[in-house]
Amino acid sequence: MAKAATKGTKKAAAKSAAKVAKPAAKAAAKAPSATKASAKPAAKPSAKVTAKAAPKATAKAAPKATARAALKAKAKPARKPVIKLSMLRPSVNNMTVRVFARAAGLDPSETDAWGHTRSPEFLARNPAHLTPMIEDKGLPRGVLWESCAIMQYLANKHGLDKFYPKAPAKRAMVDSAMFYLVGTLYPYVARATYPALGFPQYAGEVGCSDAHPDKKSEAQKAATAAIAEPLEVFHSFFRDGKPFIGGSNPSIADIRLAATLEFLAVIDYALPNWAKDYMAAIEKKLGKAYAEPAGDVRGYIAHVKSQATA
Ligand SMILES: N[C@@H](CCC(=O)N[C@@H](CS)C(=O)NCC(=O)O)C(=O)O
Repeated sequence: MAKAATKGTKKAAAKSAAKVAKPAAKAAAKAPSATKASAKPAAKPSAKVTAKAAPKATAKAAPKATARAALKAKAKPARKPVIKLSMLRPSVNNMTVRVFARAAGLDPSETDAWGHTRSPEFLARNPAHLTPMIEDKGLPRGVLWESCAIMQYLANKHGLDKFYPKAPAKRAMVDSAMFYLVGTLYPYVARATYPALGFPQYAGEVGCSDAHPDKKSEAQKAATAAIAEPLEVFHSFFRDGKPFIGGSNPSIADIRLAATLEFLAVIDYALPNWAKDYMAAIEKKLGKAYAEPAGDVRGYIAHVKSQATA
């Protein structure tokens, strides 16, 4: 969805996005993580102080309650800094970062950018008008877009080696899988699914031209047929018998791949069994961190499909 929507699709999509957004907004209102956490500073330093000071205090005055309170304070995990994320709910590029941020415990504070990506304020910060976009003071220009670059940056910054291995050879495989996805698989997925999703297609492509609908449908079919080959490469080469590209745990490349495959439901693409099992395994491993953002994409797809059959 790199281009702005045409008036018609934009209106329809905005409507459905608003529909999709509702349940998620409700869930977000229930979940204390994003909004509440963003108001508070990171708790790391004070947690350390409490952890050190607690045993002494309990040894003397020692009532059980104090000891319990001290233990509780000790057990509390240090909260990682909040990240500010501008995002679009129906998008799998955005889903990627939303899943990663949750799985990494980064407490994303999310702003829905639907309808705002071309506003003068947004363009002044991000002339590419693309989401996902994070804001971070440490960045030379204050913002960063491109889903894979965002995950790489955050993983580097917070030492999240579990998702993005430090060892150069292992890291290179994760990078290769992500570049292969963005450069080869994703364009096929976009050409195959965007017409059904109601997203604008890329300039210069048949789908974006005045060509006869038959020609457009032919192009869409060709793109759909082309998906199988790179998909198999992820299985046979990158996974190579392992549960995930990252080994026994999903890496950022796995999050990027699983999120991308979500779009294929809109055309009822017959995923091979390994891919179905793989997506289920990622969702099982990451739990709510995956299911919540995936719910927005799935909700949008369900809406689009219901419109098509109505
Ligand atoms: N390769 C980019 C693609 C980003 C992208 O295409 N973003 C779309 C949503 S899927 C967007 O924000 N479009 C809004 C616009 O162009 O105005 C990534 O992985 O982040």
